[in-house]
Amino acid sequence: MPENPILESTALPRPLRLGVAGPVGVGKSSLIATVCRALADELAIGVITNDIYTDEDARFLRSAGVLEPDRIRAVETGACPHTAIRDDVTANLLAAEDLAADFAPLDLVIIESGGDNLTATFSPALVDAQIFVLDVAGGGDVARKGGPGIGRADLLVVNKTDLAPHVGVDVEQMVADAADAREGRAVIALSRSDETSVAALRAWLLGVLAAYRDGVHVAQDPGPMAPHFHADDDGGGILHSHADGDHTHAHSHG
Ligand SMILES: Nc1nc2c(ncn2[C@@H]2O[C@H](COP(=O)(O)OP(=O)(O)OP(=O)(O)O)[C@@H](O)[C@H]2O)c(=O)[nH]1
Ligand SMILES: [Mg+2]
Repeated sequence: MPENPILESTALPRPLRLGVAGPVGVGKSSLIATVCRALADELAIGVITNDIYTDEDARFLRSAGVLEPDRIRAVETGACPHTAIRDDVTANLLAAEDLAADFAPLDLVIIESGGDNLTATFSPALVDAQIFVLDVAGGGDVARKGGPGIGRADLLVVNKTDLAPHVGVDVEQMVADAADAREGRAVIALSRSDETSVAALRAWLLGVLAAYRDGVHVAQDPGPMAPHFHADDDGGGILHSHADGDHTHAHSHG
């Protein structure tokens, strides 16, 4: 009898695709490095990063030495990073399929969104499950502000809890606020230096993977992001909406 019959199943068409989203600098790349370290011995993992203009995140992850460098691929999204994970996911889907083919059999492909505003979410056409990341340094009240990622991602991570005493944030309160906003969906308070919290993240991910392999995991759609404004260099900008089926741009110049 294999130690873990679910994880040893080979009948699946493709690896689980896991999205990691959240505002700039909350620790998405570091969380992915932590997951790779925690699971490197038992899962075959590939990573796709989305950066606006660079491949900085891919280079960071390669230099962290947590995966073979070729298993980390970068997608450059241009100025509107949420489009590549929500409205036109082609570049990311191709990258995920290439990785899965090049390193078959992979168990898991993790996709990092470009750092974006509070409301960017992945399309369920791209990922099977998604994590939304906040950090305590962004303020204890952020979890109360809601939005599709905070409210309905499969997992909300309140990250960098080791910094909480330095920024005057009550982690328990922040997690309680998040739990209220999420109607019982999972919340993990994480610090890469707190082994217990890393173990909780690892257990959550193995649980999702087991459900996926059992055919009982259902990809959730947290919903589209709210209309928002992108400034451009000449003082104007674009009002931009992502209502489902509606990807309109209204230009304004000021
Ligand atoms: N204290 C502390 N710092 C952390 C932790 N995780 C990440 N950081 C730091 O937070 C900063 C941002 O981390 P990244 O992982 O690059 O964040 P990111 O969300 O991927 O950033 P973008 O991709 O630019 O949006 C870095 O200086 C990390 O070292 C943590 O658990 N504790
Ligand atoms: Mg990053």
